[in-house]
Amino acid sequence: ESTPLADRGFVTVQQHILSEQTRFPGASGEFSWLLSGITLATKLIANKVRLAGLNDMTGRAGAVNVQGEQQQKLDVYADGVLAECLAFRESIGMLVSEESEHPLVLREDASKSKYAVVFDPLDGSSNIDVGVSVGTTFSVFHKPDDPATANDPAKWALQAGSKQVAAGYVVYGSSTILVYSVGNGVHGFTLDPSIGAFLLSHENMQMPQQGRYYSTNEAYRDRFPPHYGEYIDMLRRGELGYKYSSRYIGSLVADFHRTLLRGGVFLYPPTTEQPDGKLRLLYEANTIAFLAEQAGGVALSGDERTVDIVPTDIHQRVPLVVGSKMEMDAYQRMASGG
Ligand code: P6P
Repeated sequence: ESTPLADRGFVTVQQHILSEQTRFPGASGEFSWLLSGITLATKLIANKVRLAGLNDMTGRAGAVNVQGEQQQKLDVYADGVLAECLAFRESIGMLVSEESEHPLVLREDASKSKYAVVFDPLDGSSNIDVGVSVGTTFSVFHKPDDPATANDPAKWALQAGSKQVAAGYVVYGSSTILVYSVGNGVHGFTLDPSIGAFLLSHENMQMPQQGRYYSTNEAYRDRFPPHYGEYIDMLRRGELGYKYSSRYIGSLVADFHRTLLRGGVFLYPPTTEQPDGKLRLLYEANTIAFLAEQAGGVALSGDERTVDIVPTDIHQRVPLVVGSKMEMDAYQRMASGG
């Protein structure tokens, strides 16, 4: 009779994923094998991030990526490690990476593959050289049902965020924390480097009903559509019960992780320079939105629910407002002119 997991004093993410496996009838372990590719890759990335100043992994890789952003050496490393760990999984037919212009179709014959994985290997990587938290985001989709698209793996990732079968991130912050959901709540695991395992540390994370922080880059405030500034001023004036403080790390995963734990609201609005906002729908806004909703929060892009948007391009950008119930109800009232 094996000892129940909880009585062992720890639950690894692998054990947790297997216990969640029951939600995927017929997945026969393929799904947990897929997610183990992500946990392995993020442990390797964590090692490099933690020693970036010593292993010549800081600074620019000398290239510009499809986003027009200077690739950092760690971006290139993280992208390669994730692609490598995931490409071995037969069950995955294609990948989308923030670092690659085109979808990565993994095999000629994808008829036996079931999943598509999209990821941002190292979000916020410009922060690495200054020792600020960065993150990896990922979302998993099942191959689309309709035969035409099912036979064209390059298109498998163009699905609304509501179709995600899993989403998660790893935040390389004061500790290394993996947060994921397979649609059955949100669970957090802290990496114990001494045994190289992600151990359950935040079971069934629920966003508080209300927080004390709003989070946005106020340098752009004059370039937002007016209602965003009016909303922020409302929070600062204390109209939701108390005057808000501001926290902005400039790394989406870190800013969201705080919002998930403490409540509050994160906003990356459209600006005059970027009328669709800066964040990418597939592997930033959707990943975060799925987790936010699973934890009782709300995520909007313009006047739509983020996860309702059907992508037309794998790198398309959307505005994002995500946070806890109270702040988001107030935001929706103001955005709709209520
Ligand atoms: P800004 C990092 O480059 C990133 O993509 C997100 O992680 C972060 O939320 C955002 O951009 C920060 O953008 O314009 O405030 O520097």
